[in-house]
Amino acid sequence: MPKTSSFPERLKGGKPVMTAWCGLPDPSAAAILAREDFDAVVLDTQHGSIDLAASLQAIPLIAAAGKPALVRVPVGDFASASRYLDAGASGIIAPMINTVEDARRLAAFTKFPPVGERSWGAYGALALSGLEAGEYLRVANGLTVSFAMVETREALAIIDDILAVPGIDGVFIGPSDLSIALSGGRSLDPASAEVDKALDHALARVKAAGKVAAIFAASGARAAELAAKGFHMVSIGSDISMLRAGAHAALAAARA
Ligand code: 3PY
Ligand code: MG
Repeated sequence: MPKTSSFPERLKGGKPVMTAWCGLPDPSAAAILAREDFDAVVLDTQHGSIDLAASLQAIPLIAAAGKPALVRVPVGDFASASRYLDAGASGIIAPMINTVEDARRLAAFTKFPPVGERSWGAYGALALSGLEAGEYLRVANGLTVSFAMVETREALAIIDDILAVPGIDGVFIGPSDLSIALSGGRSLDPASAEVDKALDHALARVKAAGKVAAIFAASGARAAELAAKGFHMVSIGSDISMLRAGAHAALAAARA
């Protein structure tokens, strides 16, 4: 959590934010990727094997590289979302937000009153931000982002209602689950024409609401396409895929 600049403001600053996407269990993997030229680092505790304790350790390591940390929580795990914010995470990505009630619960656990019901205990965030407790309480809701993941037909159908929930700062599209949902379970194709059409619609609705649009990209090339479409934040995944790509390239060169 950088001391002076607000991550939400930076997201709307015009230049797409490119994040790393980390699921490896040791916090040093995220700390090392934070030293690369990413703008921020996402810890994926939904599908990654990084757990709560390792993520709580990774947050100050990422901050030490001057980068904001975001955490994707497991489905419905809003209590952990509060803990990651307490530790100094700059944002929460909550998967499978399919109802307005899901979105309200996410906001309740991630925003202080009067917007939500976040409970006090932001000890790591105080240390990382350098803010005094009362000042942190005053500005915290605007210092962190709460992303509702839209990755089902149900969520797409009510995207305006999700965006209208106070405390929801933006939408994070999960194109893989969306492709499974749109194809009725027949295919996994996060860059299909059907998904692209849904992305254009979602992006237009997020922009109309004046909120933040974020998305996952499986490769750097896809991240460039999505940034060109107008997404404010694109997560390039993942640490494992980058490790494997590096291994493939090295072995191919060695055996050429
Ligand atoms: C999806 O594409 O479904 C995601 O959740 C991003 O990894
Ligand atoms: Mg998903």
